[in-house]
Amino acid sequence: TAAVTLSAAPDREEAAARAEALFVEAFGYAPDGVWSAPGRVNIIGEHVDYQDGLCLPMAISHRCFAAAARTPTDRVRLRSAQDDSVLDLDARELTPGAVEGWPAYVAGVLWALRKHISGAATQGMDIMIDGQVPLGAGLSSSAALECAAAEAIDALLSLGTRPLDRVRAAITAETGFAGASTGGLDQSASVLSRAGHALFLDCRDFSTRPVPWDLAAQGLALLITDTRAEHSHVDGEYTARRADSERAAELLGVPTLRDADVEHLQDLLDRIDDELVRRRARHVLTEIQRVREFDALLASGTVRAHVAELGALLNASHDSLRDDYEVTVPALDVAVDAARQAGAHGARMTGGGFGGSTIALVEAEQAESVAAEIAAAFAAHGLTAPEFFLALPSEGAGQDR
Ligand code: GAF
Repeated sequence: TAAVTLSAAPDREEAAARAEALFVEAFGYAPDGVWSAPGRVNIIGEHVDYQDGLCLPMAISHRCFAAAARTPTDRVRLRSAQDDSVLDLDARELTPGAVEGWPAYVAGVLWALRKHISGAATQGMDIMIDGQVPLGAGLSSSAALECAAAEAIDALLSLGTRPLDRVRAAITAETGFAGASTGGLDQSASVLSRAGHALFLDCRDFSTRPVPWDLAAQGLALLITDTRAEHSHVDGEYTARRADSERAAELLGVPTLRDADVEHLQDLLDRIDDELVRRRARHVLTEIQRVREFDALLASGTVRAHVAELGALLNASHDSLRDDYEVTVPALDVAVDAARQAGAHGARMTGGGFGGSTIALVEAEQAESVAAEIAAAFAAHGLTAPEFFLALPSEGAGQDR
């Protein structure tokens, strides 16, 4: 098998300096500061956030940077290093649906902050975005953009919001302004993660707890494979799964599937006549259970001490997403199967599915050989060559300069 590259994220300090330089180039003066927010992988707890479930994401080292300055105007001017379009809008007139593409995520945060905080965001500002989270890879480049914008705007306007307010503003931006009905996992991970830790997240109230996840010290690694598979009908399918899970909760007579009593899982499932809805419910109910088990294992010892059981839970999560929730595509299954065959302790898709990335828990010294096996499997299946990254648990959103 051919050698592969495990790409590293750009150095954070250098990237922040670059964002500042890009701002100066675009606007002709120095910004007030630079803020950034990371992308994420979800270790386990997939497609449960919108059912008040439990998740265990971590921030990755790829970040989105926002260099920004307050201006004595009422215009919001947006630029991006990734895109030539220039957006210049009236800070007082933000309406959902009026802004399209990536600027909607920034404008949406302004809009959401203004909804929640009177007087916020009618002020003018200039913002330069440099998004270093791979786009379309299922690593939450849009949440990173929203959360970097929220940090910048909070600081520029001295809003004094709490981290959870910024999480909520980013969620509102996405669901209420940009029009994607996602569940909050990504924004929570981007704002609230701590370096060296995974984030135990209870989506019922967005309460969190850092969980030690220092794989490198234990000779382990989390290999990310960006399958680069085309996302097809992503939004429609995502919304359909959400609707299926809501239907399941309705049939069980509970507000959300989190409220169902899983002690008698089979009895519960037997009460759902519709075979499809029953499988959807089984995924959500068992996935929440797997997060509890995963978390309990980490509470009782290191990753190394429980590596086989943790790996088995990752595998079970993927299989449930593939068979019961049906959100995988061939490229995700090929990456997961190849990783398992190459000796990974466990592997699964991460994020919303229908394309995007997988993660594999591997011995650090085998990360490259597992990646090479995945690349070979992709070639054998005639799939576009994947990209590989190592997921280092990173710090959530904050100020850089
Ligand atoms: C996407 C969504 F944005 C999240 O809210 C979550 O539902 C995830 O898919 C699946 O766990 O990333």
